[in-house]
Amino acid sequence: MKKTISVIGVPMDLGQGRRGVDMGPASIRYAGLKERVQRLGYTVLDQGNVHVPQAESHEVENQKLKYLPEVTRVSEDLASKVANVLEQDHFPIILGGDHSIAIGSIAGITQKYKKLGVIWFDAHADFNTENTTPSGNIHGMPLACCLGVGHETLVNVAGFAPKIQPENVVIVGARSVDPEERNLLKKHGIKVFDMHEVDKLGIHKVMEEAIAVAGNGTDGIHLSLDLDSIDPDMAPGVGTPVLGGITYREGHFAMELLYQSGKVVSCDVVEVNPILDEHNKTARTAVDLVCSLLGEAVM
Ligand code: EXY
Ligand code: MN
Ligand code: MN
Ligand code: MN
Repeated sequence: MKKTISVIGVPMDLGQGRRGVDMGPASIRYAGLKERVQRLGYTVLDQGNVHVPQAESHEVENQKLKYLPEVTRVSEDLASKVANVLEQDHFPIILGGDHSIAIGSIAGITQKYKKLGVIWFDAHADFNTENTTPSGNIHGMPLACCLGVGHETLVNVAGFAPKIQPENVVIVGARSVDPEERNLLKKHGIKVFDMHEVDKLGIHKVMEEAIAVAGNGTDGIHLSLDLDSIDPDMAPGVGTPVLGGITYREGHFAMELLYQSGKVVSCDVVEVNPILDEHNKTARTAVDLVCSLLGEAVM
């Protein structure tokens, strides 16, 4: 019997400055997520969306942590929803929304998987804090928060910290990291396979090592898939595109290797912004990648 999959949407746009990423869950659903995954033999339950307040109804109080109270509230709510579907032994797919939603998703997942490995697919490192951020946007901070680095309300979502350990975290696809963020990554000993490493070693070796790090002594791996990890040519609809990303085939091969590892327990699909997209191409790429993660292309 294949696992039941629970889809949870988080129309979050408060973690960054561009409008439209709150329509990410709708665009990914519209691209046929449920139907495609059902065709692979899974039962798919759509749990609907977590409520996200409207940006226009709230003031930014802290320029270094924009919409902190609102992002915190959504994170708490998402963490409980994710923990709840995991209690029923489902595989959660959490649809963003901007990447700040990973604070809540990982807070939920680590209530069941106490020793969780994380593979963070991203053009960025998302390892800023309120002291290093160039933008004040919380979507540049979630990975640090999960490691207990950053503002205490974000770090302590769901009432405990840290959620994950640096020795079980890997970033893949990075090519835009801020100088102070780089220092923080070094200080905390985070393994980063940037695009230079992907070019040099090839995606096969990178993923073997990534799975080894995230899988070493852990009871599952969470994939946090930021669509800006993929080259803008296949994923143009993102708020912070960066040239020179993971190609279509590299992305799929990586997902296939994750499927074959048998270790992935959950995933986030984030930063899809249909307003910036070309005919929903990025959402379609996202659905294709999720299907590969769930075994579509492996005989
Ligand atoms: N490092 C930049 C910042 O912190 O503002 C850009 C972050 C973009 C984060 C995107 C979602 O991965
Ligand atoms: Mn909104
Ligand atoms: Mn990100
Ligand atoms: Mn990114």
